[in-house]
Amino acid sequence: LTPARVGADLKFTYTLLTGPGELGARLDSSLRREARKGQRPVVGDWVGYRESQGDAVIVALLERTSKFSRKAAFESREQVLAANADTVFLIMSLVEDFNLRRLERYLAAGQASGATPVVVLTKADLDYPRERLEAVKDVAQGVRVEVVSNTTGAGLDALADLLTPGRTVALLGSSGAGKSTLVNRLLGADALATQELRANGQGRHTTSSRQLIPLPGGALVIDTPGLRELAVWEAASADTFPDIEALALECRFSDCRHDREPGCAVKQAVSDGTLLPARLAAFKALEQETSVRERRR
Ligand SMILES: Nc1nc2c(ncn2[C@@H]2O[C@H](COP(=O)(O)OP(=O)(O)OP(=O)(O)O)[C@@H](O)[C@H]2O)c(=O)[nH]1
Ligand SMILES: [Mg+2]
Ligand SMILES: [Zn+2]
Repeated sequence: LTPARVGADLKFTYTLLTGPGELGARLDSSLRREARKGQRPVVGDWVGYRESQGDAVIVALLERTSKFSRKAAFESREQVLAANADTVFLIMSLVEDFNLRRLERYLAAGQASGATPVVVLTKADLDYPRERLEAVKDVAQGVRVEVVSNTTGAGLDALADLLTPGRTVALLGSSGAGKSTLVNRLLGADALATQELRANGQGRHTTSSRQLIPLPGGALVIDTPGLRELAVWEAASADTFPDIEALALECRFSDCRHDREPGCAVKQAVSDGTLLPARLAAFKALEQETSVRERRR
């Protein structure tokens, strides 16, 4: 078999990056069966393929080192959005569509992915409320935060250590946050389509499929379409909410649900004003969603 990396996945045809070039390929019958059950190669995956009569056929899917997943829309199953990334950039604009609760969901999924999450705040060249920076750092506890402008290039040098040869970075975030613009900037070319936001600040869902793109310096980036919402499949809540986890150690009951239990250190922190009620609500919502899913599985 020849190894290759999935560069694009267009439902049942794939583009493989073979080193020197690209190759169209399809799944063999046993991988097609697996695909119908929900396990299929995705962008970033390593596969083994074979050429038969001028046709490339994928016959093996290799084990993943990381996977960024969400819960598939309308279904209770995992959808892997990007495989084998070393780093996931959680991209959010400082200007439009700024939402800390959504960032928390991306952090939870990013920390569960097996890749290292890094928050990348874009559009720093525009006017935005300065307190947003501190607010992001409060939410992204223990996670690196970078502030960039894809327009002027400011701040992009700080990403260089994550873009060394052979490393893969997956770009995740809402539509209009500037994922494709960042890729173009790193490529030094307008290879990917980007689009201005509508007047109401909403993105337009410009990118329509996931794609692995080799950069001139030898790193690889995965561009993805903005998600309308991120339904979290798997959350690493202890990593995403270290503040709440630490407080919970002080609760009277070890199985405290921080609801109406007496001696709850978490509720105490909310009444003291040291923990934001919205952050506790986000923690509970994530715990709830992911445990509901556990029960169904
Ligand atoms: N001023 C400024 N504009 C930016 C920056 N980054 C992106 N933009 C603009 O924001 C708009 C949306 O950018 P895209 O790169 O298309 O956003 P995207 O995240 O790829 O969106 P989807 O493909 O829909 O998920 C475009 O008009 C970009 O030119 C930035 O750092 N500063
Ligand atoms: Mg895009
Ligand atoms: Zn408690």
